[in-house]
Amino acid sequence: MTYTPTPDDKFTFGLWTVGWQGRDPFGDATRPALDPVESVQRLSELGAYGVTFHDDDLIPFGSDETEREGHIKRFRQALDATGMKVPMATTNLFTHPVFKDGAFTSNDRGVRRYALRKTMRNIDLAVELGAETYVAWGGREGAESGAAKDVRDALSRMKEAFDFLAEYCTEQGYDLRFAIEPKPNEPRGDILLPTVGHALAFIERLERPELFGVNPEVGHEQMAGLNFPHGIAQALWAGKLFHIDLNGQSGIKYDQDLRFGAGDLRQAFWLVDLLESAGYAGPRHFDFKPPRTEDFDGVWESAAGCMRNYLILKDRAAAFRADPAVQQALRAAKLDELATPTLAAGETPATLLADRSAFEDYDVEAAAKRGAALEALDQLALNHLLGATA
Ligand code: 3MF
Ligand code: MG
Ligand code: MG
Repeated sequence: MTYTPTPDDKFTFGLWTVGWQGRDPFGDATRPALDPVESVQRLSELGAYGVTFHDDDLIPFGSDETEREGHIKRFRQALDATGMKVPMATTNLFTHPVFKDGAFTSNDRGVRRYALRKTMRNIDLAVELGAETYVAWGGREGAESGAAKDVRDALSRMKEAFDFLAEYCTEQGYDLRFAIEPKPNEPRGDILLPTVGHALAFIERLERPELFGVNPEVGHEQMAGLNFPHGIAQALWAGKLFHIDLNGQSGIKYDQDLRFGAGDLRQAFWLVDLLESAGYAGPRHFDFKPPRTEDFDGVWESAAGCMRNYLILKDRAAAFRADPAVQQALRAAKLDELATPTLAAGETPATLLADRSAFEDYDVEAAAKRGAALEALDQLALNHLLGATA
């Protein structure tokens, strides 16, 4: 196994990931700006399938129309020359100070209307460049203090924004679906739609829920102490995994955005196992930050590492599933039984009540004594993950 990525693996990177200059709340940039054209070229050489962007990653905020066209033209030429795709785009509604109290949910109505216009403009560009998914991360949609935001009104404004954008796409005949990206906090003290579960519930209140799914990020759910593969499984179960942000995170702390596979390796293993066995067909999108300790060699090293780690984990997960000892352990742990409906076809409350074996004659004590055989199964997984199956 060489674990060399090819475009068929559908690995994509945000321009803002490799392009991150290392500016953080305590320190200045440690790297110069990276030309998006160079990012496209280098990522293509490394075997990526495509790139994604915020409007401001590609066209610096405040550019005039001629400058804007120039940036788009150069980017398009780089895409054409490399064959790189743009499956997703998004709007920066968080960097400029105008968005300090939010965009779609700013208390200031003028800011909300401006945010809609900024988004519509970039949706047009996203569609022009062939994107199928439009991600929405509401980084500034939140608050630091209690009276600052009436959350019920804010959710109404958020719904209004998404309903409006869906209507705009329909009117324009765009074949674009939206993916909402949850995050519990940072940069706001608390952000609205903090987890996958909150986002899934919100989507069902929209006018066109079929156009909306989620874009969960590994580190974001783990910042809330949640099990990421479980959140992804629920999104898949709901038919809502429209996109995914892969990276690494170690526990409940600031958004670390480590390269994929760094951070919680066990969750990364189960995540890849799930995506691959569920037949997830979307891009494997990396949203990470090469640490500010690195120069550009380190940047490309970490980008290559994201893809390599995914492929290693994919290989390990496939070997785990194919191992006869694992298949036997899965049966011993009754995973096949979980896949069997609890009630027989056509069973009613009356037939269950009439089934004495289900209650009156059921040997509760014997069932309580039976081990679940889950430790043996998990050790087999660890053996595969660590490459120690001998
Ligand atoms: C922040 C993020 C964002 C989103 C991006 C795309 C800057 O923690 O994850 O990256 O992924 O805005 O929606
Ligand atoms: Mg993030
Ligand atoms: Mg993200």
